[in-house]
Amino acid sequence: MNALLTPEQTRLFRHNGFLKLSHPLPQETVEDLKAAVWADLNNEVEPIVRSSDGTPVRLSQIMDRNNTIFRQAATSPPVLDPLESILGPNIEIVRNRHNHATLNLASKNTDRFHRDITQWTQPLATVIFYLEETHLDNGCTQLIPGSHLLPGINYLHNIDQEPWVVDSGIVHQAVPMPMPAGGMLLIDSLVFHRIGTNHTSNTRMSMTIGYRSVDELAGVEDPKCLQARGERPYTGNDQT
Ligand SMILES: O=C(O)CCC(=O)C(=O)O
Repeated sequence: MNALLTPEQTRLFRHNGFLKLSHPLPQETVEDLKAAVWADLNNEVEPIVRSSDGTPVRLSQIMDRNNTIFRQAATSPPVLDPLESILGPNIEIVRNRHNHATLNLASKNTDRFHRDITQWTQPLATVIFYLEETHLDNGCTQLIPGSHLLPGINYLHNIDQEPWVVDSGIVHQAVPMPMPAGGMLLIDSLVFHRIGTNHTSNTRMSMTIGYRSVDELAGVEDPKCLQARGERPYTGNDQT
């Protein structure tokens, strides 16, 4: 399987701020991931985020769990091959943004439009792995194409309540992203996006991971990062 992106797909990603990856995760992997999420929730393997009534809604720190299936899926060719077209050969996962699996239960969704990073000079590529089919009824992701090119804002959440965003009328340009189970959505972390509202009584399980290119000027290795592919070259010119 060659899951590299074509130049046209790369261009659309840069232009629109999102891309539906062409090759889904194998169905067996999806089933194994779902089983792993339920096992850790049922066995109360912390850290788990719970709603105010104690219902588990999110499994945190999935890259750091004893069950390595999450890491294996997040570093598998169907996701890293297309990412390599965007990020180059040296790719790392950030452990301290996302790194979670979410149930997206019906009444628990209070999500509003947000970004995943504040500044375009600190780029991050987010991949949302859908472990169950998602559509309008169960709250598929919504995003505003092109919004990654709008100005930097010094916070991430509730962007759609910001007066200049309200006045701009762009929230009405949000589009829903129905995806099959195993489908993966790559987004520029600056694109305005949100989880839709789940109107069903079922879960709409997904996993979210942030990726970036290895920083060739970083003087120290960041313990919050996990090497996913390639190496950590240092090309600073302070050594010559
Ligand atoms: O699952 C989604 O629709 C969006 C996920 C997301 O924004 C997040 O995990 O921060």
